[in-house]
Parts: sequence; C-alpha cells; structure tokens
Amino acid sequence: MRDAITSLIGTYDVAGRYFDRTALERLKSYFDTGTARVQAAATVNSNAASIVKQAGSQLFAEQPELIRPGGNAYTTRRYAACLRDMDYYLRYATYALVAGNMDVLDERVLQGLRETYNSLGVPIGPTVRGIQMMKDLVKAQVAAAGVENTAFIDEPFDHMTRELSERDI
Ligand SMILES: CCC1=C(C)/C(=C/C2=NC(=C\c3[nH]c(/C=C4\NC(=O)[C@H](C)[C@H]4CC)c(C)c3CCC(=O)O)/C(CCC(=O)O)=C2C)NC1=O
Repeated sequence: MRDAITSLIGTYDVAGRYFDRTALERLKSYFDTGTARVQAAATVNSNAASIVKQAGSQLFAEQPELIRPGGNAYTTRRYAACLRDMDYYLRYATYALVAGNMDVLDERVLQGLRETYNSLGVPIGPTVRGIQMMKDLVKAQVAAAGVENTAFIDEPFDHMTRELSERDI
C-alpha cells in the first residue's frame, strides 16, 4: 500500500535521482492540502453512519425497484449488505484521501470486486450512483465544516466508480 510520499520516493529511487522541481511541486501540493485532508477525514468519521444512511435512502428513493421483490437489495439481509458495502466505500475513501493516493482502493476494495458483483447479480450502475451520492454528501459536509476547496474529495469516489464501471476485466 502506497501514499503520495512513498510512491514519489519509489519513482525517484528506481531512477536513482534526487527530487526535481516536479517532485517538489507534488510534495508541496500534498502538504498544502494536508490540513484539509485531515479535516475531511474527521468530518466523515463523525458522520459516517448518517452519510451512509442518507445516501442509501436517496438511492432507494431514486431506484425503488432495488428493494422490491426481485431487486438485488430486496430482503433485510441484502439491504444490510448493500449499506455495509456503501460503508466500506466511504471508509476506504477516507484512507485514500489521507494517503493522497488511490493505491489502497485498488488493493483492498476494487480487486476482484466486479467479478464478485457480477456473480451475485449486484448491479454496478446503482452502486456507482450510491458512491456518487456519498461523494456529494461528504463534499457538502466538509464545506460546511469550513474547508474552502473540496475538489480533492472527488478523487477516491471517482476512482472507485471509474474502476467499477470499466467494461474489460
Ligand atoms: C472492503 C472491501 C469489500 C467490498 C467492497 C465487499 C463487497 C461485497 N459485497 C457483497 C455482497 C452484496 N453487495 C450488495 C450491494 C448492493 N446491492 C444493490 O442492489 C445495491 C445497488 C448495492 C448497494 C449499493 C448486496 C445486496 C450483496 C449481497 C448479495 C447476495 O448475497 O445475494 C459481497 C459478497 C459477500 C457478502 O455478501 O459479504 C462482497 C464481497 N466486500 C469487501 O470485503
């Protein structure tokens, strides 16, 4: 598992080079956004349950067939599994936010996920929608907590939806 710094060190070490201007710019931007990243993680930590619950309600309001007989989130067990998955996405998004690197998502969340979802008939489109709903809720709450530029929050959520949506395995 890598973070912004170890991945940069890895790249330069392989080439046997000192950090150049590009590397220093990247380090600077990582440290400049550090406080905002921690603030975002803190905001999510104290609101995780409600973010998951709200995103779930929004998703099922928008796509009620999911929780009707024949829907993948129908029955209490599958409904709970769906919200648990949303909670996984949210928690791992905070790790990736703090790391400033998406590696943790590839390694711990996305590997083999599409195959699992396909074999269980878990629909990808609505899952992606749920992840995007959580992104919007998180951005709104982090903005309300006083962080001015919340653009960096997009990255882990967009990374997960992009990887999940890919056609080719
Ligand atoms: C930390 C990394 C990690 C992830 C991501 C993960 C996902 C994950 N979701 C699963 C199931 C599931 N996932 C869903 C999710 C949904 N169904 C819907 O209709 C909605 C669109 C969606 C919620 C947004 C459901 C309903 C199941 C149960 C499917 C079944 O057993 O039939 C399963 C199968 C095993 C199980 O039920 O626990 C896995 C492995 N597990 C992990 O360890």
